[in-house]
Amino acid sequence: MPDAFEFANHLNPDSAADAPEDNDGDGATNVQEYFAGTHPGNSASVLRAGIRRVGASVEFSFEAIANKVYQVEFRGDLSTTTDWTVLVPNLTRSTAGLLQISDSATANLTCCFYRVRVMR
Ligand SMILES: [Ca+2]
Ligand SMILES: [Ca+2]
Repeated sequence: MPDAFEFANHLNPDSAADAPEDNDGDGATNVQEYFAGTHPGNSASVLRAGIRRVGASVEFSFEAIANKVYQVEFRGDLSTTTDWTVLVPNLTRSTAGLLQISDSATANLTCCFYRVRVMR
């Protein structure tokens, strides 16, 4: 993590030991919060996705940070032989707020896993 981020968030720029720590207990490590653009000292600030079925579609949503670029991916199982498939690339917002994706393509799968990746 850059020193400026560590100073601003009361972390130790002389130690890498705080990168895997979760100072605010939100389930995201300090380094994950750095890449996600969330606050490592505020448990309400975390990248967390929600999912629900709406009719024949699946609605996937998360709170986006302004100007971050996300990619939503899915797969039918978590076996190591199945790759993640890109559902929606290059998702971004100019202001922070909710991003929602409605997915009807995976509705015929008996099981589907989604993930959101922070691309930059
Ligand atoms: Ca955290
Ligand atoms: Ca946080």
